[in-house]
Amino acid sequence: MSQIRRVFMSYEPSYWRGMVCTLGSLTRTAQVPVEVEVLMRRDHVAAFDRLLNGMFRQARDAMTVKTLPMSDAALRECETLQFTDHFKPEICFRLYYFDMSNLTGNALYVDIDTIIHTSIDDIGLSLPTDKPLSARPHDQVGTSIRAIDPDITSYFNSGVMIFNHDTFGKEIAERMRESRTIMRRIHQSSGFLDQDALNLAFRDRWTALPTRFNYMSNDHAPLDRQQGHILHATGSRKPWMLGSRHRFSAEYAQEMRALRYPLLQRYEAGWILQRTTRKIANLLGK
Ligand SMILES: [Mn+2]
Repeated sequence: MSQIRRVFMSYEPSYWRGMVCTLGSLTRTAQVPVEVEVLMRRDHVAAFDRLLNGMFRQARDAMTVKTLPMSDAALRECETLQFTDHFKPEICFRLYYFDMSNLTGNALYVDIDTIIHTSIDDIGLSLPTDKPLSARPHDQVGTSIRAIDPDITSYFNSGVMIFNHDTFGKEIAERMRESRTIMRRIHQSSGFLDQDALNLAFRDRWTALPTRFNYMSNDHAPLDRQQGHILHATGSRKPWMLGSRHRFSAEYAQEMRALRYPLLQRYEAGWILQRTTRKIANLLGK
């Protein structure tokens, strides 16, 4: 029996290839069906179901997926925030998870730009015991969050998070709610929005997740690939972007091959055009 009962994530349509890859990789080592819950807009449920149906049978059989549509009230809360850069309201969805799921047991959150090369039993070994959350520490505390709170001394990446919900369920629900309040306060000044909010809400209440369970695009330390690991394609360039020569391109291609995903659908080409348009716009002074 795994220490982790459920895996949850948020669906954002422009990252659909990443979602397929994350789900596919998650199921490849599964001995028993993995319980997955996916937060999304209500009007994205049909498209998401089609995406699942397009997946290789073996992958589908290795998981039970439940869609969790956001309530109108929650969606309104996410949409009133002012977003800069590439942020979308979807990034807030995970902050509502514990109010929406009737979870019993512990939970793993993963971003949909991750590739999971291990079982959830293995990840479960890093379940925190004396704190509610385990996440990968950053080497440096970012300047944007220090401007919000000069006293903060450590910072985690929120792409992979393990919640000890069995022991700290009430506290987790409270701190997640607090993170939503914080987000409304900081959204105009914060560089990492929900991640900054989570860091403020869970300050001193998290433990370090081993690097191998959230190995990021810009990590320099070598990764022992003999050990179970999770690759996290941080940054705006993603492995599914055609010709992006991403550091994790080979691993992405391998997952989509294993899923027998149609070759012509594996890569997104539009980003090259968008980038060129942006460059020209910049040259012309917009
Ligand atoms: Mn990410």
